[in-house]
Amino acid sequence: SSHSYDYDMVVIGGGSGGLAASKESANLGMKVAVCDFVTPTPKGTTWGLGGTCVNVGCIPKKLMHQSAILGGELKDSREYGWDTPETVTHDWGRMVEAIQNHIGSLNWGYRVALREKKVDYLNAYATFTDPHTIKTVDRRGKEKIITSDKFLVATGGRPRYPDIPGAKDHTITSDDIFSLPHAPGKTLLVGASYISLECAGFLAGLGYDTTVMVRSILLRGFDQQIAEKIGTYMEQHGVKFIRGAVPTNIEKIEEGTPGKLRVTAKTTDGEEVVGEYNTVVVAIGRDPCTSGIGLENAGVDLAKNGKVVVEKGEQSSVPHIYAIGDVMEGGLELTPVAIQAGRLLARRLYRKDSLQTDYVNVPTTVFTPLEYGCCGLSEEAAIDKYGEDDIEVYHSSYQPLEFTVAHRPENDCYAKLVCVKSENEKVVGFHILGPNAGEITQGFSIGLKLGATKADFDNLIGIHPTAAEIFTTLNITKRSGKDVSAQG
Ligand code: FAD
Ligand code: NA7
Repeated sequence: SSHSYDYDMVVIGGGSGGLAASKESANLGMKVAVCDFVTPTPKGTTWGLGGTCVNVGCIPKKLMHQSAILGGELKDSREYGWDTPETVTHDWGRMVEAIQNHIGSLNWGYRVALREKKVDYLNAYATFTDPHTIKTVDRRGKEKIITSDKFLVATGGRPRYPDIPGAKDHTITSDDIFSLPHAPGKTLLVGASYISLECAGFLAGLGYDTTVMVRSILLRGFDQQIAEKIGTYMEQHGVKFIRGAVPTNIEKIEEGTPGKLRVTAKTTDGEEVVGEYNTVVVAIGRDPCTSGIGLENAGVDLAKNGKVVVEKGEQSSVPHIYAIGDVMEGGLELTPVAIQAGRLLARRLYRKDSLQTDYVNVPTTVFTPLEYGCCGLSEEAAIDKYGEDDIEVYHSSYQPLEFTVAHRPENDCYAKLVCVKSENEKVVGFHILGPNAGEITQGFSIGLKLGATKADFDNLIGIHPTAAEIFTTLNITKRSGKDVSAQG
């Protein structure tokens, strides 16, 4: 295209969404630049190209979850004939090094991919100065002015700190934990988001004394019956919960690594709770990275929560400025969603495709010690939408075969389908709590997308012996009140 701008497309943010969009736009012949700059955390932690998922999100958390899972399987292994020692030890530093090495190779791979696709990579912080111009500032303070026909804001989000004394000085967040050079020791996690519970799960699994401080409910937005089951399981596996409390003050009472912190908290009945921990991780939500980047100079409308308001097609209030991923209002904060949105946006802009990103029935998994996979509506959201009388819930506890010989408890794992009676029992909610839930949920989610009914699930032939086959034999409704304990 002929124009007077430096680029056809400048992408701000080299994370999941931004990289996908920049590579696809370049594939389609556009002149593209991507700016990615990581502002260090209050502790000074920083990282390479690739954004949240690769550096301080999905990837390191799944690997730490795996490290914890292996500890459990080492115990099982004795029941399976292995002479695994009764006491095995875990080396935090070695795990962090191995995981960070993997991340380093991913960072490198992204740089190479951008170079191969002829996308200009600017390791610099971008700020809008007018609707077609940004200023970039690199680590050494070097400035550059860049103009572009179109912009994509894909700046993601960062952890929020509570507004209490000591928070920024003494606590860490998910931005620090995955590269923490020393073992965390006795740890308090504040918040009951999936990020908090996942971190608590792997820390407890690795052998650390772990406490979660919950303000109200677990996993707001997720199916609450399953959220409670996750909490119960974690409690039975060593995670302590302080319910109905928020921290009010955090002070350092012992220097050193990790040192010691005193946390004062207040419960909803006004009581004061004091505890001492080596590490405090706050995971109370994330703020979109939309402040201080000059969006007001470009005239882009933001929602009250700071996210970019978009119309259909991820278009902001300024037609040539788009937003995807975690900064987009009304989206889902998930890596594959950001990637899909970036790729499809580029194809609509530069290949005249019409396919829009579908934000409905997106499957996801919470990687707590027992994993929770879901797709579609929670039971409460389904009841809200269709009314209690029109919802039939089929459910069962189950025990994966692998748990039997290992003598693990029988009724921890759970499966349920939420169906709409008036629509031929169409399945609108799929839920599974158990090992490998993500692997199971991914496949079934296409069934939900295609409108599968309960009869379709009943008619499906299982794969034996698997956990997933439970979905082909669900015959107890929740309404019946019948016992759903696993029957061997
Ligand atoms: P990001 O990946 O956050 O990328 C934004 C980039 O822009 C960053 O590199 C940032 O430094 C940069 N940037 C910001 N402002 C500027 C600026 N002005 N100039 C230049 N660069 C800038 N999702 C899943 O699907 N599965 C999971 O299991 C999962 N686990 C997670 C675990 C944790 C602990 C966290 C925190 C998140 C997890 N997520 C998970 C969510 C997932 O990481 C995000 O949804 C995804 O990374 C969003 O991608 P994005 O492109 O919107 O932004
Ligand atoms: P969420 O989902 O926004 O959850 C934040 C959690 O932190 C939640 O449990 C909150 O409790 C809790 N919270 C919030 N503020 C405080 C304070 N001040 N003190 C103590 N606890 C607090 O978190 P994420 O950002 O991790 O997840 C983002 C999205 O990713 C999420 O929406 C999912 O769709 C995927 P509350 O329930 O409000 O009482």
